[in-house]
Amino acid sequence: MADADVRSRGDWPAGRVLVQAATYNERENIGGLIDAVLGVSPELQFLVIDDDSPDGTGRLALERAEREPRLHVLMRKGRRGLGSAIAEGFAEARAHGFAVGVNMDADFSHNPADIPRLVAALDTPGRRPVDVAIGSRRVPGGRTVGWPLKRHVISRGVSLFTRWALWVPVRDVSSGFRAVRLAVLERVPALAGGASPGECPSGYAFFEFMLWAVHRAGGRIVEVPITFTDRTHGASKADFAEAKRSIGELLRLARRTWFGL
Ligand SMILES: Nc1nc2c(ncn2[C@@H]2O[C@H](COP(=O)(O)OP(=O)(O)OP(=O)(O)O)[C@@H](O)[C@H]2O)c(=O)[nH]1
Ligand SMILES: [Mg+2]
Repeated sequence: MADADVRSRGDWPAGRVLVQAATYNERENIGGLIDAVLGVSPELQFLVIDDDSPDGTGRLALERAEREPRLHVLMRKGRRGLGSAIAEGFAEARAHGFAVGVNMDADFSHNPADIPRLVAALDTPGRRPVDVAIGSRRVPGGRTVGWPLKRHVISRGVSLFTRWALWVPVRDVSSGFRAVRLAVLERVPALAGGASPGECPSGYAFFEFMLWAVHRAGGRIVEVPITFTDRTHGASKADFAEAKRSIGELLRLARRTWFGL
């Protein structure tokens, strides 16, 4: 079958925390990212979900995975979108028995050194366990480095919309850096592969949708301050068409929030 998805070896070591990054044309970043994530702790495993990047990112990761038992690769044939890659990564983590999934971008905007802090935020002694810990630029101590004004305005607009029109009590709703207690996905069928067609956005609006769905299912969400640094290598994948699609998804969610439709 020429078009089947390609996976690295199937014998995963047992583990608790699986870090994952979706990749599309991240050739300049992927090698360093694998080193950095696996270097954070010998306890961590790393899953790369690549959409058959034309620049060979997925092939590079597959080669590394042959020599590194803590690295796993799912190379999907055809570009299926960032949100769909993240959802598939979490499903993979659950299928392999991990309790916690950590999602991050592959372009070093998210610092792998912050992973332990995000994971630790899921368990605060004496308090109700947290389901999602977001690496946030918009809580005290968090910040964004290197963004032009336009990016700040768009990102802030999306956060305000999600907070006030979708009733999600989170300041940095589009942050892709998040630790997730995977059991929460069982309470949210739309995120656990049980979505009706079109319900769970396959693109960037997945981030807002996930928080919206977890919050409505009674999940607890906290924000942990991080420094987000604009990418230095490779190009952004978020184009105008994707932005338009995401706005449509958010408006659809607003309709569901307010009118149940
Ligand atoms: N598998 C997969 N990964 C994707 C897809 N689109 C984007 N990505 C990855 O998702 C992550 C976020 O994408 P970015 O291009 O960094 O988006 P962004 O952070 O909004 O844009 P920049 O700030 O310019 O980097 C990166 O690791 C991308 O390689 C996709 O369609 N499929
Ligand atoms: Mg980026």
